[in-house]
Parts: sequence; structure tokens; C-alpha cells
Amino acid sequence: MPTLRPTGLLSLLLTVGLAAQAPPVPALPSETPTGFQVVSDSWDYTRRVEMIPMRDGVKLHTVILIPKGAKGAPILLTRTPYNATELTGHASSAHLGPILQGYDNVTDLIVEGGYIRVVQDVRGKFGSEGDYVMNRPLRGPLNPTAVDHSTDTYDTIAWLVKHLSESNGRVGILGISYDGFLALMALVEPHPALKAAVPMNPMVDGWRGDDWFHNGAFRAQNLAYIYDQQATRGGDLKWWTSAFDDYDLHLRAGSTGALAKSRGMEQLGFWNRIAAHPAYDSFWQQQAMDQVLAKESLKVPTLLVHSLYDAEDIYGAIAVWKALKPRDGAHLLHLAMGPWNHGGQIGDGSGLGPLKFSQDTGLQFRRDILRPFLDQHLRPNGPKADLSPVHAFETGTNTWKQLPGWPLAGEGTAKTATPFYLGAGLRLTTAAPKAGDAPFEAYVSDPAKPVPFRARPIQPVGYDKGLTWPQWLTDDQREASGRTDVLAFVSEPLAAPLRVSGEPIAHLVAATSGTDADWVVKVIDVYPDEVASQPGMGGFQLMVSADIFRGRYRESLETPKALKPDAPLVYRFALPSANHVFLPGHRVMVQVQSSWFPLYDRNPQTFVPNIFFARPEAYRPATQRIYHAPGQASCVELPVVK
Ligand code: PG9
Repeated sequence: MPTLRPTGLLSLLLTVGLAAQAPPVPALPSETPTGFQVVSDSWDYTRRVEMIPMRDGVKLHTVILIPKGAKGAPILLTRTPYNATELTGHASSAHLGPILQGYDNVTDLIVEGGYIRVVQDVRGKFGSEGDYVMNRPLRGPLNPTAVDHSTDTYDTIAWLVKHLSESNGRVGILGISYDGFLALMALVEPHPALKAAVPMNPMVDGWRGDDWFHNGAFRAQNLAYIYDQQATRGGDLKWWTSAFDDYDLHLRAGSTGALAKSRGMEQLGFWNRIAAHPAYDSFWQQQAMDQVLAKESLKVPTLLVHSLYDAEDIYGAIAVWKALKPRDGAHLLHLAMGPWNHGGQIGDGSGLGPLKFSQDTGLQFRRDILRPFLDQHLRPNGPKADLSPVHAFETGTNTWKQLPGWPLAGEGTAKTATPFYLGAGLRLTTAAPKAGDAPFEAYVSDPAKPVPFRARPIQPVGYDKGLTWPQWLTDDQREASGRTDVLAFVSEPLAAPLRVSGEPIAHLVAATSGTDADWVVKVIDVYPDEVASQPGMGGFQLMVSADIFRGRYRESLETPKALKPDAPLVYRFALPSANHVFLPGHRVMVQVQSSWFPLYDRNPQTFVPNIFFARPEAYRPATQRIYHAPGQASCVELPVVK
């Protein structure tokens, strides 16, 4: 049966008529004002939120916390992609201390020192205008715009010293990791009011050894970071997982490119750039901050901070030190190195994982190194800090050392690169291989069963409560040494302390039956079978220094090349700095393996143009041989100090 519908005009008349008769809608006004005025008279600080204009007109969201009654106060600036509001909005409190988050334990220093605290969102993130680019490179070939983090810092400092009448016109910049990279950027053509910089665990070279690759192997678990960082300005969309164990998640996806595709990551600019630049080409070289800064002369007193157990940026601070120190005639550069995880120096530094240092090394750093450094440079006539060029914590003996340089050499010490040979019978010895010894050890590396980098189930990268990622470099390596696809060469128990200061060098003579291969080398301190003072450490295998090298870059980091199957080839690469004493009764171990998963993506072991997009059939088991014949000796050269 057809239904009768009112025509357009009729329907209009009906509606108007009904409206005319409708009773008035009762009002219940919102009890929330359109703009609440905070009454903050009783607070011990004033909170100002400013949109500071940059030279291109973009405004950056900046939170400024000024202690009440401040006069002639120094400014401590942090620039960040991690949300300035959150970093300055920890608790509802009338006191400055409790509200600072993220840099919590620097709070004492900020509060007691009467600093004006400034935290700014970088362009394109959270409250700031503008475009976000991961580690936005300096103006130049990689950045055709007129702005970068150096100009943004300059413009910010110019604004701060002009508009903050409570300040003494002296600014320090401090930051960890990405924020540490930003502190380094501030050193490029710095504003004259910048009087001190503290880049802590800075991200420096994303290909050689910091967040994205290590010697060409991709840090696959960081896909989640890229997703969270770039999918939205405010970090509202979070990476999602489909397996509790990251090992399963990455293995099932096949290649890293396939996993990224399954999350729609081709929409993200930085992922596309990573995927297009798997080798150390000009994209990476030109933005490596040690190379950038090597072209500048250091004008600002700088305290570099390095963590010996940094799971994210273990390369950066030392690389900058090496690049700048030789030309630091004015002695502006200092280095502090402690037994911390990534950023651990601002937390409780009395231990890490199973390690106990019997002192709060974080507190010591902040009280005895950081604070005097900032006071000297940011207060007019501040007391001289009297810092040594290097303050380095020595693990093993658990003592601080004040050193004239790094790595330790000279001044009554002799340093030698001492080869510890990977010998027949899985022995680690200082004696070179002899004719007649078996010429190599072998193992099968199967990409279908890659070596987990820590005990499964493998947690994601993160700092939320319950995640042990930050301490994984102190995990017991026993599990790995028991695998058939890991070689573990071990020394006799040491009769005397063995002091190592600097970068061990891995020198492998190795062959693969495939056409590409990864080589992971780990230098390990093996504790005595029983440790009376801490029974859980009996036989513990503690990594002292370790890294991965992707075989295709053996001849050139820039141009990958297939490996000749079954040919013994030399692979030589530096491992991260150690400052460690192997105590008497301990043994030195070197482990060699060909995957470290899923921290690093799998090498298919068949040469393909771009491993990100390797097809399933490219992943093949390979037989790896580590040689220990005369003329084909594999070793780790330890920087031994006597
Ligand atoms: N390691 C982190 C990071 C730095 C730079 C780029 C990407 C990630 C960080 O902790 O900030």
C-alpha cells in the first residue's frame, strides 16, 4: 500500500506550525565557565603559557614557571617533542617541585637553585604550531626551509631574555635523548645568552649506533615509537599490538616493512624515509650531530652525559665528545659517564637490574657535577665548579674516577689494545692461534628461529611501570650462551684485575654460507660460580659492551654488497665504550651470534636490495664460521689500562 507523504511546502508549513506551538525549552545553564580564572596567589611559582613567535611566524607553545619573588634568576630551558604541558603538570600543587614531571629529580636543583624553568613543545608537536619532522635536520640540503632547531632555540632564547624581567639573562639548556639532541642543536650558532648546555644521552647518529639502526641493523621495536610520534600531533593514536610477546609479533609479520604496512605506516613521513635510506648515505651522514658539530667551534660550556647501560643512545654522547674535544682549546667541554640506563642519572642510581652500586650515583651526579656546573655558568659570579674534564664511574670496582681525558690514557696510565682471541675449543685467550688448532667454530643461524635478545616473552620498548626494557642491558646472558646458535668463548678465571677503559674492537674473520649476515659480538663479565655477598649473582653473565654489524656494509657503510658465500672475510667494528674492571676470579667471555631479535630486524641471510621488504623466500638458514687459524685470527681488542 502506498504511503502518503507531505510535499515539500506542506512539510515546511507543518514544521513551522508545530514550532510556533512548542513550549519554550527550559534552560539549565552550564556550571562550567567558558574560561576559569585560576587563583594562584598562594602558589610559590607563577605559571605563564606563551606562544613564542619564531622567525617564520610559527608560534611555539612554551610553559614558563617562575619562582615567586624571583629576581636575577637563571633560566633552565628544555625543548621537547614529549608534551610541555605534561612535563610541567605532574601534580596539582601550590609548589613548583611536585609539578615537574619527567625531569623529576632535577627538580631539587631547579627549586633550590631558584631557576626559572621553561619547557617548550618543538614545532609540530602538542601545543606548538608548525610542521613536525623527526629530528628535523639543520637548514641545508635536508631541510630547504629557513628554520631548524638551532634557529628555534635562538628565537626562543631571544624572547625569554627580553620578556622575563625576573631573569638574569643567562640561559642553560638541558635535555635527555631527543631533548638531548635538541640541546646539541642549540650549540649551532648559539644565542649569546646561552651560557650552558647539558645534552644527556643525546640522540646523535641514527644509523651508526643510536635509535634507528646500529651499523645497518634496524631497531625493529622502534616502529612503535615512530607510529606514536608521527601519527598525530598530540600522540593520541598509539601503536597497537596483536601479540603479548614482541618476538611473536615481529616474527609473524615477516619483514619489518610488512609489519609497518600492516599498521598503515606508509602514511608517516619518517617511516618512508627510513625505508628509503637503509644504508649510511648522505641522508644519515648529513644529520649526524657529531659531524655537524665538528664543523663548529664550541662556544658554550657543555656537559655531555653518557650512560654506560643506555639501551637507546649508547653511541651519541661519546661520538660528540670525540668530535669536539680535540679542538676544545678553551676547555668548555666536560663528560660525565655513569652506570645508568637511558636517562637514569636523574633517577635513583643506587643500582640497575641486579647490579648494586652501594651509593646513589644519580644523586652524586646531580649534586657533585650537574649542579656545580650549572651554578658556575648560569649565576653571575657563580662559584667555580672545579670539574675534571671527565667524571667516569668505573663498574666492577664501583668507584668514581676523575680523568684527564677519555678514553683513559697517559698521565701515569698505559693503555693497550689487547687482543683476546676467540680460540679453539671456545677458549678466550691472549695467545694467538697456533697451527694445528681446529681452524674455526661453526653454528647454524636460522632466521625462522632468531636468537631473542632477552628472555621471552619480550616486552615492548617503554618506561611504563612493569616494563623492564630500561634495564635490559644488565640481563643475564646465560640463556644465550647455552644456545647452539651462539658461540661463547670464555677465559680462565682472572688472577688479577683487568681494567678496561674505552671502546673494545670486534675483529672477526668469519664466513657465511649465505650472501648476507649479521654479526653480534658481546663482551661479558662472568661472575664466579658463587658470590657470597649476593647469591643471585653466582655465575652471572653481565654484558659489558656489545653491538651488531650488518655484513653487507663490510666494505662500505654507504654501498651494501653481497657477501661471497663460505669465504672467510674480516669484519671490524667498534663496540660501545666500557669503563669496567673484571675482578679476580671473574672470567671474560665473548659471545658471537647472528641475530638479536626483535630488537633488531632479521637479516634474511640472502642478499636483497632492501631488507625492509625482503620476501619470505629470502629468509634462509646459513652456516656461520668464526675462524681461529694463524693468519685468520678472530679477536676482541680490549682497551686495557694498567
Ligand atoms: N631515544 C628516544 C629517541 C630520541 C630521538 C629520536 C627517537 C627516539 C628518546 O628517548 O627520546
